[in-house]
Amino acid sequence: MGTTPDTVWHKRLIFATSNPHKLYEVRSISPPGLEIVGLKEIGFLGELPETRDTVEGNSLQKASHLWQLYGFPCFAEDTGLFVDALPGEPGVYSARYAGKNATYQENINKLLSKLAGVENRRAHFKTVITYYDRGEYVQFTGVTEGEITISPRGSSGFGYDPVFVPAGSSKTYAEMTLEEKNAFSHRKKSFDAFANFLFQNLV
Ligand code: ITT
Repeated sequence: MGTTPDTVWHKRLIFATSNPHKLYEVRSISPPGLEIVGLKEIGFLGELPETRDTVEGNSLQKASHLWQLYGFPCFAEDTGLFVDALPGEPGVYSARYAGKNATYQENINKLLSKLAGVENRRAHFKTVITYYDRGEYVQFTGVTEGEITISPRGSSGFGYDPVFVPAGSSKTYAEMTLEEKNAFSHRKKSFDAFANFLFQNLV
C-alpha cells in the first residue's frame, strides 16, 4: 500500500475538470504519491461535452472524451444536487439551472424561489467519478444527504454550498472549513473509493 511516509509510489493522473474548486478539493484529499494534474496544466482550455441525462453518463462522457484526445489515463467527475420536492432538479443541470452561463448565485436564487413555502427541504448531492484508461472505465459514487436552507449562509466553497446543510451538521457547507466539508462531502466519499481502487490495482 503506498500510504507510508517512505513510500516510493507515485502516480500522475489528469483530472478532466474545468472547475478550479473541484480541483482544489480533490487535491486536498488526495493521498501522498498521487499527483493530480488539471486541464489547464496540460494546455487544454476547451470545454468537455456533457450531453447525457445522468451524472453517470456525463462523468463517463467527460473522461472518455479526454482519453480519446490525449490517450493518458484520466478521471472525470460529474456532480448533481437532487432535491426531493423537485424530482430530478437541478440534477444533471446543476451547473446551468438558471441558464447556460448562470452564476452560482443565480442558480441558488432559482432553487430557493422554487422551494418558497415548501416544507420538505430534503436533498442530496451525488458525485460520480469515472476513471478511464485504454477504452476501459470504472465508476465510483459518493452521496451525501441533507437539507436546503431557507436562505443562503456562509461564504466558503462554491456552487450550492451556501444552501446545503449535510445531515449531522447545523452548518451549511459554505459555513465550514474545507476540512469540515470533507468530513461530510459527497466528493470525498467518491474520491476515497477511487483512491482505494488505485492502491489495490496499480501498486
Ligand atoms: P466540470 O464539468 O468541468 O467538472 P462543472 O462545474 O461543469 O465542472 P458539473 O457539471 O459536475 O461541474 O456541475 C455541477 C454543478 O453542481 C457545479 O457547477 C456546482 O454548481 C454544483 N456543485 C458541484 N459540486 C458541488 C459542491 O461540492 N458544493 C456545491 N455545489 C456543487
